[in-house]
Amino acid sequence: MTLKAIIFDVDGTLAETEEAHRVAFNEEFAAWDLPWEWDRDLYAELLAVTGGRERIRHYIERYAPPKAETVRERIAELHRAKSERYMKMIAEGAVPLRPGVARLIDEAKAAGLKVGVATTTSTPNVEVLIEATLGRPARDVFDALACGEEVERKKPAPDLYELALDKLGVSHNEAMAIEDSRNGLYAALRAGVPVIITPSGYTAEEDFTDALAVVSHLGEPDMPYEHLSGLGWSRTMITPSMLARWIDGWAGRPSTPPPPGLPV
Ligand code: XBP
Ligand code: MG
Repeated sequence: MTLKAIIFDVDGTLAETEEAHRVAFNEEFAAWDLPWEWDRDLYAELLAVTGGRERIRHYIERYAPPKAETVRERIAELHRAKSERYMKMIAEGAVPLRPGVARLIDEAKAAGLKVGVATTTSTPNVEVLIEATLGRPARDVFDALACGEEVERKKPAPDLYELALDKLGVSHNEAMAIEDSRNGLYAALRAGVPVIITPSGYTAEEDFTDALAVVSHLGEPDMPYEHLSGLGWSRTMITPSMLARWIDGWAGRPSTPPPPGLPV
């Protein structure tokens, strides 16, 4: 099988954005006079629910925090305001791209591959991040964006990867996914796409047994990645030619059944 596309997750993979999301949630709660504070430990737990709106709803249902009743019908409004706050932080350059991300995107395009995005966050958040970090519109950098607002079921459901494959015009065994989380890993695997994991601050302890490779980051010539498991040992950077070789070994492999207990 020939590698034709690389599909990137956004939050945690292109950049360590989750702290900016967490701060934006907390600042917006304060602006709404809600005595809610998502500390790092609580946020790590809440990240199991993908999507900001879904995460707020889950927090209300799970913890019944004070003043929840005043918000229950206004979650979309609260989340919109949080997103404005988040975009302002990102536009000001609060979060850089992770090592190797810009390099791999450039090398992939030079090698004639397509590059896409599959993310549970919404399109404007991706646009602001790419403009702030690469100085170009996301639609010039990526051949396709598949974002949270376009699907009914977010990760770990396969919908975002299926949408990305569809928009890119490639089949599942012609693409490779780069992810940072277990939810992202199974979203891609359920769509039949093999996955390279670069764990992020919030996902470092997750189980990535079913990934093709787990590396600390994508690597730069002067900043080799640390190999954590799977393929890619004794190398320094993830490159398009490595991914092209790996996809040959992947083709024909039976799809990985998701572990029990993972929501669809
Ligand atoms: C990350 C997410 C997002 C962000 C918050 O997913 O789950 O919900 O935490 O973003 P991915 P929103 O790594 O797939 O991008 O508030 O915009 O949902
Ligand atoms: Mg992620």
